[in-house]
Amino acid sequence: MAPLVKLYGTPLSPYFCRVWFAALAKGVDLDLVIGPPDVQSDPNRGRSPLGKIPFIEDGDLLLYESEVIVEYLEDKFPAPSLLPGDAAARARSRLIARLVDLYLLAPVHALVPRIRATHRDADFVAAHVARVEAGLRHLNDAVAPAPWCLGASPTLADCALAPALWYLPNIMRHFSNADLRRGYAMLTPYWDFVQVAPVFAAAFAQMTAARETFHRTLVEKYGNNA
Ligand SMILES: N[C@@H](CCC(=O)N[C@@H](CS)C(=O)NCC(=O)O)C(=O)O
Repeated sequence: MAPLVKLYGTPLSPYFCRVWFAALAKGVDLDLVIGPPDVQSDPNRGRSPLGKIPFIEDGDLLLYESEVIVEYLEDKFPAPSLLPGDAAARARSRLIARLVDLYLLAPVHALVPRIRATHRDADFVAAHVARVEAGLRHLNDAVAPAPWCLGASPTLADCALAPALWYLPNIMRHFSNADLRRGYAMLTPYWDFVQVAPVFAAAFAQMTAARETFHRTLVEKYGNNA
């Protein structure tokens, strides 16, 4: 039997989870090489040209950038397809993944350095919280849950969107008391569906356990400011 594709990273990363979810949706076993929750101290990440996780190793191939990795898995393991349908349907799936990256996760990650900044710059924070909310509105307009975000079966759009929605409060809880996933006509019922979807349930449980473990280390370090 061919060796499994190795996936490096942490289940606290929405990009790592995108690749993991694609493998789960395809029924492909991966060898998960889970590093520390603090990506900076992951001894493996220096092997990736950008110094980031996730990356995969498949024989001689080392591949990074989650979107490219999931397209590789799609080519390598074509059935079941996570880009089903005609050209328009495939484009819609890719569009949602792109919206997640550029208009949801980008403003979320711009806020990370502000979490424990001594001077928080209220205008910057307000502008980026507004950008996150705008990203959620765009996604709400783009999805058509039935019950997966674009139809009856999961696509690469679900693999990007579901982990990103799970991840949102990990960062946004520092900037907003609200659960930003609530209140959308399409996105909220989708989140309620996907967070208990059997195919991803064990992964979500592992992600949440990792979040709780990491949070305990933050409480030890920062107390009430965790
Ligand atoms: N565009 C990349 C983003 C990957 C990324 O930003 N990963 C973060 C962890 S969530 C990372 O490795 N950060 C470490 C760093 O930037 O130094 C992808 O889709 O794979």
